Amino acid sequence: MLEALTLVVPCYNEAKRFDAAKFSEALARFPGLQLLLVNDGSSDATASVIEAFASISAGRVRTLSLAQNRGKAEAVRRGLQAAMDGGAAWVGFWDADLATPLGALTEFSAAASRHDGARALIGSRVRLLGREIDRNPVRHLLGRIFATAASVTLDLPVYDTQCGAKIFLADETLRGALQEPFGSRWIFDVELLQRLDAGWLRTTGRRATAYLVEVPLLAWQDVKGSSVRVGDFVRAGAELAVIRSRRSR
Ligand SMILES: Nc1nc2c(ncn2[C@@H]2O[C@H](COP(=O)(O)OP(=O)(O)O)[C@@H](O)[C@H]2O)c(=O)[nH]1
Ligand SMILES: [Mg+2]
Repeated sequence: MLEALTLVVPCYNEAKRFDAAKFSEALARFPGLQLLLVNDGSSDATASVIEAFASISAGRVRTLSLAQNRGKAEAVRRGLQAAMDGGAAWVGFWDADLATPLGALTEFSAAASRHDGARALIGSRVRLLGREIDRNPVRHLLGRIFATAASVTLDLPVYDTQCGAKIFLADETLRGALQEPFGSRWIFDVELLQRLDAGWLRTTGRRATAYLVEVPLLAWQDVKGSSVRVGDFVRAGAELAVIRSRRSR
């Protein structure tokens, strides 16, 4: 998986948080890794920060710029499409704040080798002793409530739909799942999993349980500067209800 992977990094006003050294370190450590940094209509210096980084990356870092702020869902969708057009065998997305450290790619890759038929690998923030899952208690609790509701909505025993680190096999099912813009701004992850589940069922007769692998992270941290608020939890619940109604139709 790591031999031909392009990670899309959605960047909205990330000029201050963008840690070029950590991305460089990962590029050195994983020779098959490429990055596609998507500037989501930022109003700060994100565009020049990521372009400067791309210009010293020997072609392994590209940028894509959306003229207006469209939200993470659209930034990721456009990025994944561009990454597939670029010919990557695997594509994924990864939050710019590196809440999931890029070192976790080692675990993703190990999980892909263990599960021969894996077509999607998603990070899972399971808080266990001996791991460093450092999440603020309120967000942890709201997150667990949301995750349970998302699992019921999808009718899949998935533990964590919302981790900002996910990798997919770049195939026609993924392309189909990315064709239409997402309806939700914050929980597009749930929509994407629903679309893939439906796509796999249609083309292979098997549901996501056959293809989706959750990768329990060794480390994850809430990075300061997030713009997600408690009100978004309520909005996310409403968006989930819409996704659910679509499934029962
Ligand atoms: N907040 C926000 N993030 C965006 C947007 N577009 C892309 N992103 C990116 O989405 C990722 C997650 O954002 P963050 O604020 O850390 O959210 P959180 O960690 O889920 O609370 C980051 O890589 C952002 O740069 C947007 O319109 N708003
Ligand atoms: Mg974050």
